[in-house]
Amino acid sequence: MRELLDRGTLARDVLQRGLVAGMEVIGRQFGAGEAFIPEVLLASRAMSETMTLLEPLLAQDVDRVKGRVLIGTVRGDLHSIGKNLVATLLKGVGFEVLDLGTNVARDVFMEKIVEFKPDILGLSALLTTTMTEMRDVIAGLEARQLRNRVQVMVGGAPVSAEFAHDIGADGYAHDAVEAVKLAKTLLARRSEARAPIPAAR
Ligand code: B1M
Repeated sequence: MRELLDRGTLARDVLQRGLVAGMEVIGRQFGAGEAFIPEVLLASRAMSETMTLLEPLLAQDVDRVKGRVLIGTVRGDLHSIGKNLVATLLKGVGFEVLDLGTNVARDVFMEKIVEFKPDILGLSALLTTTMTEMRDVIAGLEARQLRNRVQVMVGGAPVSAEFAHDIGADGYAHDAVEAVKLAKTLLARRSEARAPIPAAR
């Protein structure tokens, strides 16, 4: 990775075409029974380690925004890499990000919304068995009358735009780059909703 950066390859390309592409290979091998959890863990640790080098370079976006994002992987799910990438790129464009980590219970999301007052809540899930937890988090927001306080965006390999719509999320992003675009759009939408109504003449 250092060699690529020294040769002038863009950090974003190193991430997408090197690290993320590599994780896809190990994922396919794992799915086909050709690689096992120790290999997957090795790959994911290597990726997390290299991210510490890439983060400052990814954070050089000039078009900085002001907004807060609370993010976490839902309960029952320990996958962190994709969610971490989304958090890194959001920080890179100026968002203040509170990352609750993985296996986050819905009550913890609720408590932190009250404390941190985010503009956006980001939910990540990598398992078909945990993606349904996203629906329960949104239902929890409604039950506690917190739904209109945040825009909810969801993502993760098994999640789709259709699923996001069905569970009442405000948006879905396929990858971390799309997640940044979506977060900017949701923030703008929120600011418009909060803008004072012009006085009648
Ligand atoms: Co797991 N795992 N895993 N795993 N693992 C998958 C997801 C799986 C598809 C592998 C397979 O079978 N081919 C499969 C799920 C099958 C299914 O549900 N249908 C699976 C399984 C079965 C499991 C276990 C059940 C295995 C077992 O124990 N028998 C177990 C579950 C543990 C649990 O969570 N309770 C498990 C465990 C693990 C490890 C711990 C070994 C490790 C995670 C380590 C870690 O994250 N710290 C792991 C890994 C690494 C994977 C694969 C190989 C790679 C995931 C990854 O990091 N991808 C994965 C196979 C695959 O996806 N190809 C697999 C790279 C990352 C950059 O992409 O996470 O998709 P991704 O994130 C993307 C987008 O999805 C999106 O942007 C990201 C960046 O571009 N995105 C968002 C993600 N979150 C977003 C949020 C947003 C917006 C976009 O807004 C808020």
